Amino acid sequence: PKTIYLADYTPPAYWVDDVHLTFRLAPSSTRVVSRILFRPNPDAPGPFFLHGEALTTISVRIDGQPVSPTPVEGGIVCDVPDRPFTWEAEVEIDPQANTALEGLYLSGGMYCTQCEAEGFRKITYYPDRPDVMAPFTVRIEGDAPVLLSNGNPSGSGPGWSEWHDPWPKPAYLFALVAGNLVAHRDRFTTRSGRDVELAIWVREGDLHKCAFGMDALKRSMVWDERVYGREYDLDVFNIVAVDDFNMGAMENKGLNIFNASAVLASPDTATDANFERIESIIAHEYFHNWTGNRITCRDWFQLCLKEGLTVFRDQQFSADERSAPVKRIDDVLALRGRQFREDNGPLAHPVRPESFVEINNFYTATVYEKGAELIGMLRRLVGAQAYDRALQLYFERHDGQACTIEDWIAVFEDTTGRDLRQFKRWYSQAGTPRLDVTDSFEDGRYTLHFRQHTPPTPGQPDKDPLVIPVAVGLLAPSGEEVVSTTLLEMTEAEQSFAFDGLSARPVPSLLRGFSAPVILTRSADNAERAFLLAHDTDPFNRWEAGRALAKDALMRMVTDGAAPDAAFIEALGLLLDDDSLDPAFRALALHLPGQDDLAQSLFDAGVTPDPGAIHAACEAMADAMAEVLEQRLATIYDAMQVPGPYSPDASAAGRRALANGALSLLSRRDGAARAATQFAAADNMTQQLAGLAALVRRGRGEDALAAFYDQWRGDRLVLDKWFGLQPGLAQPQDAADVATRLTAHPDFDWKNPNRFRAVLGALAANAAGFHHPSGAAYTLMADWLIRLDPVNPQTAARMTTVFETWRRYDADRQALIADALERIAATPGLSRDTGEMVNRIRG
Ligand code: B3K
Ligand code: ZN
Repeated sequence: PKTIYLADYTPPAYWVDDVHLTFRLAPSSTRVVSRILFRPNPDAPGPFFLHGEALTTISVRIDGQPVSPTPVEGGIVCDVPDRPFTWEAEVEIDPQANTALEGLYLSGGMYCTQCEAEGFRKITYYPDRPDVMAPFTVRIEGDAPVLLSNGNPSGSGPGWSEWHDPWPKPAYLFALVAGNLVAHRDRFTTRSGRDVELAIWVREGDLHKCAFGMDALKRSMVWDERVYGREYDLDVFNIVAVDDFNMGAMENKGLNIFNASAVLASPDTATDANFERIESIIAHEYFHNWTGNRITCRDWFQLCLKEGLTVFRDQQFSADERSAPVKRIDDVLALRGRQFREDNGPLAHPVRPESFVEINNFYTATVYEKGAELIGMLRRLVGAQAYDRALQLYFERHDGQACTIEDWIAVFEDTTGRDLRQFKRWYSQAGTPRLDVTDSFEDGRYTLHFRQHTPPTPGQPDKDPLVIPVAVGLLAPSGEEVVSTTLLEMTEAEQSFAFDGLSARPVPSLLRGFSAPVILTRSADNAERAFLLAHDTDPFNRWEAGRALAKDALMRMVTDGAAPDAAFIEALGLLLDDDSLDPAFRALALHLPGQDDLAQSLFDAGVTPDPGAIHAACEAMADAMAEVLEQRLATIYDAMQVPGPYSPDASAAGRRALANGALSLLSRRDGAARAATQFAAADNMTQQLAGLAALVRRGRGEDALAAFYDQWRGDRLVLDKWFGLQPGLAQPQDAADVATRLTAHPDFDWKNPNRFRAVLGALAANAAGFHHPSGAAYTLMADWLIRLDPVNPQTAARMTTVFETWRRYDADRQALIADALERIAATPGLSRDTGEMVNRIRG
């Protein structure tokens, strides 16, 4: 397989001025007729090459004359005139046979498309690269009642419809949907008076699950006008829910296509977490209309240009709509859980990668979540107002263009006059920087000494110093803040910062708000952490202090056989009782660090992690917490019940999160009696699922699982929860068996990515179960990846990341995982997607 390099970029040899497509839909023999106006690019003369994959050519004409293009690797070449010309091609494709869910495919009888990154070439011959932008007109002929494409509707009749999208776009934003759908409709008037018809298209039975998504869409539209000055630019905005989808959703111009799980929600079928995720994905895809669609990427190496920025924007939106501190903690948890894990293993790559084999393998936590952190750092460094001015310049200067990270950095340099060359290293240097801190105090002067270093990553043995914005506050021994949040800009490998005029040695609150995506190492004692947990004015660092205490206590339990730390549990108790604190915040404090996170921290500390021992320590800690805090937890559980009809708002959700955190611990004391009552009485999915989870955790879930299945067997999205909960919560020695049993269940539709991920993804997320010394889970995982790969390479390739941490573990586990990886690698006909991933993981 060929490796593609950023350094090899060349502009297209031909531009496209206009695209006209006609689709004659038929399940296994859809005809696609294209009429495309090409124009030679005088700046980059070259052969005329069009991408094309799995297309049956019926006819090709240039300016009306039949021609015979020559098939080459990945497409065709053809002799063409040295002037603008019209290309007309008719091809046949087979949506029914398309199980990879890329290009045009069928999901539950409905036609739909997924073209990003390189799926359009499976629809017709085209320069399938993001720097070729053109207006599209699309005619769809078919017997489905609803026929949708991008842009505005421009005509329709029985069996056909026509769409025109005036905004030039790359082919990856093309979309088509045809099926028996109904719409949840609404309208929106933009700030400058454009009336927009909004619709969420679903199967009839899902119509009652659209209201929340629609509300989130309208709030996103208002927010983008108010905060970024961005208005919507078409007369219609359509969203379609699809059951079979490889990822969350896709921002196709004017026609967003969503995994049903990322848009459909009703109180009885969706949890608070589902509602929150839907809100952020709706916002994310909508925000792409400007950051991604109006301004797109020159090539796929620049993916973070649209993804990092759009994630940053959706995070800002959720922070504004909900609780900003809680949102920040959630985002950092996700960053550490997925991106740090990636950055510290064999799959580490820069936010802007320099090479790839299969671009779909680079829609990663590094490109998305670390990419968003880079935007946050830029904003911190230049200030909020300069950030706003830079963004306005970006929109003015680059509207309608396909851009690079250099263009992005330039708007900040031009706005602020600042030289950002060193900052740009964040885009090219992989790995999570370590920031070591020591301090000293003398004659009223307090000095912080920082040392930064980034460990080697694949292909990058040596690293240069980065610009690290470190937000710092100082607290007096009384708990009073003596220096409010100050931004230190670290640029050297080692650097000191001094604060004068202090009457006593202060306690530092470092990296407030998680001001940079680094691992801070400071040999703080637990007294200092408890002090910050009690007094810090920065909510993120307050939580972080509690987290550090918990981690330290758990690590000592694993390495020294220590007992659960009474001081930690006492500090947690005080926090739980503090009614001035947001319940959602307290709920986060109650959650112990994840077992994968603990494994990485042990590994970093030079200890080979034993997932079974980590699991046992977490269990012992939870037992101790439940015992010591039983009374307080019982009081909280009662006090946090939310009366009245269910509402997914942040405040009600926060109360439920705290109550259910308490429930989980209390179940260790009350024989899961409260959980059983809650499960039976629940009138919403959040409460029902929390009750079920607590019962299953305590080994008392059998009847409840059966009842849940009977109640929800007709609802695919709820059934995914049933499938996921069991391997996710199984005891370490049972997890592989539970998953094996579920994969034999008649409802285990493994070609559906949501269902596949529900079982296999949950198994991998159960760290002690997945890494059980028997190796049974590794074998099961490899078997299913080998089975899925020929059917759906994208989803199979993504799931291989369950093995990315293998080098942390002992020789026996490494040998078992090496066998599993070897077996996958040796599979005849393995896809380019999975092949690349497995090779990188094996290193
Ligand atoms: N841009 C899409 C992701 C496409 C993934 C292609 N394998 C969704 C998003 O980031 O909004
Ligand atoms: Zn995106």
